[in-house]
Amino acid sequence: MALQAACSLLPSTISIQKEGKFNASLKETTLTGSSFSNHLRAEKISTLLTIKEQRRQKPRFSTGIRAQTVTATPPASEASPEQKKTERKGTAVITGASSGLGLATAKALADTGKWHVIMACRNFLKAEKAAKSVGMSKEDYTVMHLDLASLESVKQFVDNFRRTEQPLDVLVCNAAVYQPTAKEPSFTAEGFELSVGTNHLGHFLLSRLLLDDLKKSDYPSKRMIIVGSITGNTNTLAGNVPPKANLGDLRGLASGLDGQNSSMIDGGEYDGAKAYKDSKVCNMLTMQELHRRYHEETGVTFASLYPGCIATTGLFREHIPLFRLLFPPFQKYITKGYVSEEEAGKRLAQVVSDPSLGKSGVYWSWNNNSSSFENQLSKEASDAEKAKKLWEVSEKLVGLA
Ligand code: LMG
Ligand code: NDP
Ligand code: PMR
Repeated sequence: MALQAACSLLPSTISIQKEGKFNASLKETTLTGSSFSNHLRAEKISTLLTIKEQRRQKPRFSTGIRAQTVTATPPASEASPEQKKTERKGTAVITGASSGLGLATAKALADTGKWHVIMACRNFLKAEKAAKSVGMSKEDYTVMHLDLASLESVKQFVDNFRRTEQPLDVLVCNAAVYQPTAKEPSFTAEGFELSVGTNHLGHFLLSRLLLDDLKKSDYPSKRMIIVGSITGNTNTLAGNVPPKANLGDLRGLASGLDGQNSSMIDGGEYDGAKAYKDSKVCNMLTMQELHRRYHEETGVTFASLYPGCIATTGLFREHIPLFRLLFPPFQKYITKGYVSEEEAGKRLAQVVSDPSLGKSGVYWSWNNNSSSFENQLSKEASDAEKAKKLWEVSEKLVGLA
């Protein structure tokens, strides 16, 4: 198995060049998934964009600052609605905030004192305990029940959230399951293969329903974030470790992903690791399709990211014990792609609230100095036609079309 994995590195050089997205030879390619020159280029572009973005947002933010410094002198009636907007706490819904990246992000946001976090979790007690264990104070979070493996639960969550009459300023689609050792597929309440059903379809319905709530928010920067990953991107070394993500022509998804015809999106044999990687491709395609369809109309920023390899999270709970033992040192000392949960949480919190990460349609990554840059997605993960088809098929499956 070891040899098989090591050998899998060879074809990756060909794939990287064949895809042509990344103009980098493997020699040039860093282990974190981007070439050095690409990093520099990306950083330069990102800096330029950041400056542009800040310029675009300047009136808003300078008004915000003025609100803090000047309101003491003039009469209160002179404070514009824009000024008031920046004064209230933001409300962010984070799915799967009971462990790993979601919990670390909730904590990072709560620590700023500027956010109230709705922890949307399938296990209420676990989420409560998790929030306490990282020292979040009660007024900074609310735990609400959400099981993404049930579309009924997704609808129920949306209803419950609306009943609280809180605004929705940011939605973070973070929860995921990974079943690398499963021999047979398992299924969601509505009968979809569990990884794609949870990671993609559950979030697809949630994000579509909550888009209306985001639209209504008067928060200065409204965002919807869907967590992606390097392992779904075949323009990287990590994305070339078999089994590789591949959605094919979506025939399996179109036929319902119910195990009758197939439980894989491409119609192939069940493979739990591939199903997870496929679901991440769906997440990244959905973010871009949302951007294309709704960014201009709504002003919502849509983004995805690869937060780094957080090798210690619960994501690997179903992997073999040897993997769980070796994976963290492997990522720390060999690939150098490792990040702590805390660091990864800070990265996702930046995508939630940092003014310099306000650009829509972007897949963010970080280099080894923890500076963010706009990364390139693989050919498949940036295929606009596939994104459209995925959207249409998913709409049917979740009952929106
Ligand atoms: C597979 O199992 C399943 O078989 C498959 O069905 C599917 O589910 C898949 O993607 C999911 O998982 C994976 C299982 C076996 O993985 C493991 O058990 C271990 C994985 C990674 C661990 C690598 C061990 C390397 C040793 C690390 C030791 C710690 C170092 C700390 C000390 C540092 C001191 C400075 O399958 C494998 O993947 C086995 C992997 C074994 C790989 C052996 C080669 C590893 C060396 C890495 C070479 C590549 C390095 C990168 C490029 C070179 C850069 C120098
Ligand atoms: P964890 O397993 O620690 O966290 C996953 C969260 O999702 C948990 O809170 C889990 O709940 C929740 N969850 C799972 N199924 C459901 C469901 N049906 N309904 C509601 N919530 C559910 O993993 P990570 O923190 O690592 O993963 C978070 C995100 O980061 C995922 O999107 C993953 O793909 C992504 N990612 C992770 C990387 C890594 O290296 N770890 C790298 C790149 C991306 P519970 O606590 O109840 O199990
Ligand atoms: Mg991978 C070269 C850099 C690199 C990075 C950044 C990751 C991230 N991985 C890298 C390389 C390798 N990995 C190599 C060379 C191998 C063969 C030894 C390897 C193996 C490997 C396995 C078996 N890696 C894995 C697995 C998993 O089961 C994880 C996975 O695919 O989950 C879907 C995984 C991961 N490697 C990563 C990251 C971030 C993951 C897991 C998380 C994710 O994508 O969400």
